[in-house]
Amino acid sequence: MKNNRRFAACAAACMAMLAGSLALAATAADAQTSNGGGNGGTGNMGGMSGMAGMQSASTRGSILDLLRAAFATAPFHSLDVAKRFGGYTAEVADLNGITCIAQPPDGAMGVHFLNPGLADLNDDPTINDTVDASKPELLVYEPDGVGHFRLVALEYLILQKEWDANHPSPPSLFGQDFMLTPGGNRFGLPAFYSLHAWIWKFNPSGTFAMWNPQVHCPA
Ligand SMILES: [Cu+2]
Repeated sequence: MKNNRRFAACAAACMAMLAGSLALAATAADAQTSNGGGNGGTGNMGGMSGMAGMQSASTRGSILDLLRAAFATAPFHSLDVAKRFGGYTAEVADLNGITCIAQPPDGAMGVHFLNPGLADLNDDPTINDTVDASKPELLVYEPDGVGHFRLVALEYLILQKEWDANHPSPPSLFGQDFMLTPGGNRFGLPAFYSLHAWIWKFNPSGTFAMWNPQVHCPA
């Protein structure tokens, strides 16, 4: 009975992920077609065959990112495992001490657990600041109000000054550019880039939207 339920949950998540991949593939292809396929690459990509090659490479990269993210975080459906073996030890609170992050009427994110070894928030020279689909800086869980947490999303985060010091354009994963949150935000962080990936719970606002209207924070 328990196993059946687990299997059903996994099957639902995998189907959602596959649907997300397909939607993403279509989006990536659309974007490439509409902007002429240009991210300012230096190679000679002229002609129809070059365009087709870029589209499939971009789409393949997005789906590979999704698969890597899903494989890496599947064990973390258990928050206990994520804390003890994944390093996601720091429960995030905003400046008002709120941990379940919501923004009505857009929706909510849920409760974030940060891996302090992946996110350099204090100019720590020992942390290699980068973005990697298989290493989200944060895991996002939806609380049910009676002590259970369900893994719903991954969040990738890097401070703007860290990223911009070495890169001419914003970070991207899954073929999606990160969003910029300016300083003076509710977390008291300097300006940061972030990207949410709702790979473990369907988000009607989009797989990479910041808020999910189907996630609720207990009152
Ligand atoms: Cu978040």
